[in-house]
Amino acid sequence: MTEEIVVVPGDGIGKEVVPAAVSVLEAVGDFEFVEAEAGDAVKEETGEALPEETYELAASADATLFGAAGETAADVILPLRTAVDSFVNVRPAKAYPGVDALRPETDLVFLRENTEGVYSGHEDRLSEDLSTLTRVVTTSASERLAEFACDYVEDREYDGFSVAHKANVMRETDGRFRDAVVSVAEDRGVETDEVLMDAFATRVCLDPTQFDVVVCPNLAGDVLSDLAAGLVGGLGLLPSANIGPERALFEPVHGTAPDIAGEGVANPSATIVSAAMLLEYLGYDEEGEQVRDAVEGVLADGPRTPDLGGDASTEDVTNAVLERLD
Ligand code: GGG
Repeated sequence: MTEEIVVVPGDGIGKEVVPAAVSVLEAVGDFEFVEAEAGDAVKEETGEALPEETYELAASADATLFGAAGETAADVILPLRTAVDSFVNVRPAKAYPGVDALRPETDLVFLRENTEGVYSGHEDRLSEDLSTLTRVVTTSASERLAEFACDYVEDREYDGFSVAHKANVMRETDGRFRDAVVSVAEDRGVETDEVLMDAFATRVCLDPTQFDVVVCPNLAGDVLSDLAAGLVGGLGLLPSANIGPERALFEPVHGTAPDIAGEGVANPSATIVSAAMLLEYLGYDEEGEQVRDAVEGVLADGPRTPDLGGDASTEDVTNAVLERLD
């Protein structure tokens, strides 16, 4: 059976890094690619940032590869994650040999709650002076994330996981999240340690080896994984997987990077490693590993894009990855 992969480049550098990752997927497998539109440009043309057709395609494909969305991020990424019923965003943040990193010893995985918190979409403008945001936290979503986290650490033989939260201030919402996650882990016999998310931000910069797998509420996971990107050499290196019960959506952690969009110099590594995660999700473990090894080899020996101190183009880096796959 040929798996169907929906490809949504989105805006900005999404249009450059997603074709790079597709060429890598084409080199290692036989997939049916269906391209779909979403983002700022399509909103300008049609009034809609996420056309119904794109949503339906993502909701029925085996996997989706997404690039980036800018101003319309909330109208694109959040519904696309809903389309695949994704309850967890897996964000590995590791330093690569040969890449200049603030903390070369970093090797973390963030498991971010993906449906709730302050990203659940309940914002209101009540008057000229007043806007509000309703934060949603349910025990069921927190438990579902915790079950995934327990499976994740057991499968990969980690000692346990850390739970980052701010339950000393947001007692009801983060308190519910923390209690639900810790309780599932206790029932499963998985060790956890708790860390206040602001303290985590400091501690991870000082010594990232204190942490391995970090389970976080939605916004905290978004912010803290970007912080970790700063420790390993930048956002061009962080892949992610939005996992649902039956399908999944893969995307680089970075956004549209309007400052370099269109110049052909975006680092495709994050998206190509997201494609490796996609391969592994579909059961192509060997091909996923080959792609990871090829990216690691290129990061170590070059060529490198300007964000990593080089002067290579997206195409140069992609070709170097493809050569290593031959
Ligand atoms: N590649 C995904 C992207 O466009 N990221 C920018 C962004 O605003 N992300 C928010 C989020 O991941 O929730």
